[in-house]
Amino acid sequence: MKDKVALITGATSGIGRATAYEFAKHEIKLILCGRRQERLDTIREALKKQTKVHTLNFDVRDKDGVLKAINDLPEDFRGIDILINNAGNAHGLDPIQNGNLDDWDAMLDINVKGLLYVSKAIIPQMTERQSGHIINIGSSAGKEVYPNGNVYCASKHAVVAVTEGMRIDLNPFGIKVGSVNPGLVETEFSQVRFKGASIANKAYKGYKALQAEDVADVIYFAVSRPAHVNIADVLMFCTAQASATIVKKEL
Ligand code: NDP
Ligand code: 8X3
Repeated sequence: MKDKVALITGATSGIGRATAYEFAKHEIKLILCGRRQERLDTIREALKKQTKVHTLNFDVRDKDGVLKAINDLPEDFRGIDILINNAGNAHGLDPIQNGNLDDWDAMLDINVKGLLYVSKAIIPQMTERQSGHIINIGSSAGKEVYPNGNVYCASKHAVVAVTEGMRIDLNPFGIKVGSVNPGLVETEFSQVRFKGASIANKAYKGYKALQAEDVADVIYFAVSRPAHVNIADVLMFCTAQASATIVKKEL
């Protein structure tokens, strides 16, 4: 894996950041993306002894910004071997009849269209080279709809569908495409979903949720398989979780 180049979106926090740390252990060169530049700088400082790190600051909703940032990469980072489409969040947890239009826009624009814009910027170089590996971070919410999950679940079902479509269309080019779909992971996710409200602090109480590092382990496992092996679709839960709505809690 040494000297392969990986681009990770949403690298400033949670699963994306843990993946950056995991990849750095294996000397994978990193392009780390996010909107919070100070966090990107901190992570680059922390990892620069292990591997080369380049940061890109863009909002995945900004189509032109995404294309420009990736087209303008320095020579050392131009050939991207691995794309981890991870940037995303849930915004709100309301029944459909009370849904907030801005939340709906955010989830569809970031989780679905943002993933497509980043992929569009990178896939042509992969088809040209006839190699590459794309991992889309979906969710158990892309497999199972739960009460009040409506539009977030729709966005993650779309990620699963886009992943399958990519795998089919990119098959002639020898490009690997897969998705990793976790259940509850203890990150900043709930703070974003509940806009910092105190209910966010309860999301991971009374049980041991997946940690970002657990998901990063699986992502690294997927990218480090031999050339003939593609991990197409992973659904992972913490032990306490059996489905979207069944979580064994000790309260
Ligand atoms: P975090 O909130 O910890 O991280 C989200 C990341 O996405 C941040 O780095 C953030 O960076 C980035 N991001 C959000 N919006 C944008 C945007 N508009 N443009 C660019 N970057 C953006 O959450 P997680 O690590 O948990 O989430 C990562 C992925 O995993 C998401 O796709 C999420 O849906 C998925 N997931 C999470 C689960 C969970 O329970 N936590 C379970 C299953 C899937 P910045 O704000 O700096 O731009
Ligand atoms: C995040 C997990 O259960 O909040 O995708 O949808 S859940």
